[in-house]
Amino acid sequence: MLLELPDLPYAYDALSPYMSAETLELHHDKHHLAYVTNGNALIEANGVAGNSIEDVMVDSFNEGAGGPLFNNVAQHWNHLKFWDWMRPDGGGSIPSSLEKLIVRDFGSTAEFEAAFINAGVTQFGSGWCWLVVDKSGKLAVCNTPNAVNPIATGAGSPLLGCDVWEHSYYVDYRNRRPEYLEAFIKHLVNWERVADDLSTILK
Ligand code: MN3
Repeated sequence: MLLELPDLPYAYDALSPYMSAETLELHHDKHHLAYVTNGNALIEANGVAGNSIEDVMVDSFNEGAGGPLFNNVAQHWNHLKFWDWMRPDGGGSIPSSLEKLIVRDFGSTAEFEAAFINAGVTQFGSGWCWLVVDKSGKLAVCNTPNAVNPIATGAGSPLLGCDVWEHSYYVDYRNRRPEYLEAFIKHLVNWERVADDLSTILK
C-alpha cells in the first residue's frame, strides 16, 4: 500500500510549551511529508505497492538496513506512532494495568523513566528510544539508530517510542536532549494509548 500523511491528532500548538508549534509544523509538515513522498516513489520503483507497510519495512530491513526504501517507510511508520504516543496534558499517572508490569520489570516507574531517558541520551546521533514487549513477554527499553525500529530488528513489539533526531527537539531544547526526553515522559506521553496497545499485544 502507498503511504499517506495523516493530520496530527491535535492542534500544532497543543503540546506547547513542551513541544512547540514551530517544531510540529517542521517535523510533521516537512520531515514526515518527505518520508511519505520519497517512500511512495521508492515503493513504486521497487514494485511493492501490494504489500503492507510492515512487510515492506521488515523485508527491506532484511535486505540491508539503511537502504532508502527501508529508511523512508520505517520513518513513516515511526512517525505515525510517535504522533499518537503524545497528547496535550500528557504524562501523569500510568494506568494500573501498565504500571504493574513496569514495576514488575523495572522495579519502579522512576527506574523505568530513568532507563528510557538513558536509552535516548545514549543513542549516538540520530535515532529512537523505545519501550517494548520483548519475545518473553517482559517490558524492556532499547534504542535504535536512524530509522531502525524494534519491529524491523525483531527486538519486540513497540509500546512507546521517542524520536531523538535533532529535528524533534533542537528548536525547543537546542542541544539539551535529556531535558527533551524528561519533558516527553513527564508531560507528553499518552499513557492510555500505551496501555491500550499493551492489552492488544498481550491478548
Ligand atoms: Mn522525526
